[in-house]
Amino acid sequence: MKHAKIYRYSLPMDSGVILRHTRLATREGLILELSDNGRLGHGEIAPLPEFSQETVDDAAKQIEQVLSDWLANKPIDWDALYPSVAFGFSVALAELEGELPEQGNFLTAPLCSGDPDELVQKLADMPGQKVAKIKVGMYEAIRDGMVVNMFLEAIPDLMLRLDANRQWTPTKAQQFAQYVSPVFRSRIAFLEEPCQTPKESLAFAQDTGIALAWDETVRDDGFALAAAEGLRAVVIKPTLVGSLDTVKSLVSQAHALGMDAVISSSLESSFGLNQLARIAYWLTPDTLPGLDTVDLFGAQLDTPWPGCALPLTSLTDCSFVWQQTA
Ligand code: OSB
Ligand code: MG
Repeated sequence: MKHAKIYRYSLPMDSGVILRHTRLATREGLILELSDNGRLGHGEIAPLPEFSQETVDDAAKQIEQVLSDWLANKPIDWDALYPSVAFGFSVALAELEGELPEQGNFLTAPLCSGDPDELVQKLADMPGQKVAKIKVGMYEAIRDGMVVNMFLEAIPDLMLRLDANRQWTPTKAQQFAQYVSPVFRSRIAFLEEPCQTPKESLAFAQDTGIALAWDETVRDDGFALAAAEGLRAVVIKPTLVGSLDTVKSLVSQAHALGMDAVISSSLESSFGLNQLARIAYWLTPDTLPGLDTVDLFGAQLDTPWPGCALPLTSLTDCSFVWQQTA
């Protein structure tokens, strides 16, 4: 016997969370529950406003149809699915089939988007190689350069990941680089998307010796991963990219080209983050994932994130949207 259920959640966010242009007051998404002969699988579908093309309502409508087809043993046209739907559904199936390992990699690169003192504390608690991620490109490029230089000088065993979200013109990117001492540049594990175009970003990496990573570029129309001088890593946000097969294929392409693949959050709930940590353990065991986003929430969902003290909302507190048995 097969059974499928969809829950819809709405979780409060911390008051200061700004996506590209607007404040995100609540995070909405869907949790799928599939069962087949006593085996159980879950997945989260959470399109991210301003990043995903689809809304939660679009995703809900699509997944109801997909689940009806799954219950009726009809084939699924994966290419027709929204990325968030393909991802959540494929994770639920992988869990159901026992393919997704239980163990997760919960050691993620702590994220600093404001207060440097907070980052210093998080780093003091971090075992092994210290790796942190700093958002740049929001204030003056020169200030960003000085902050990065200061961290690298103050903490000699620190590696940094930086993310500029395509905020810099080539001139601003150069201003940033000017303030980062050349001897420290090799301790920038990578800088995501410094400039407005991939071409400008590559030129910047080659000029400065600062390693580059793609994030937004992975979602550009017609993107195909190719090696380039200075390109070190590819950031993969599964909710924005698609099915587990698509994610696996990107990870193996990156590894075949000698690049790192970094499984990263699209602000999924603690439930989805736990599954992403398991996917990271499974597909990218040697790389710290970019999953330090639970603190942007005001509450967790069902499965707590290790060490997070935020209150838990249970699945049974969520509105219950749809279910069907076959
Ligand atoms: O800018 O990479 C981003 C999360 C949601 C939307 C956009 C971004 C992010 C993150 C996630 O930065 C954390 C990470 O990648 O380490
Ligand atoms: Mg990024």
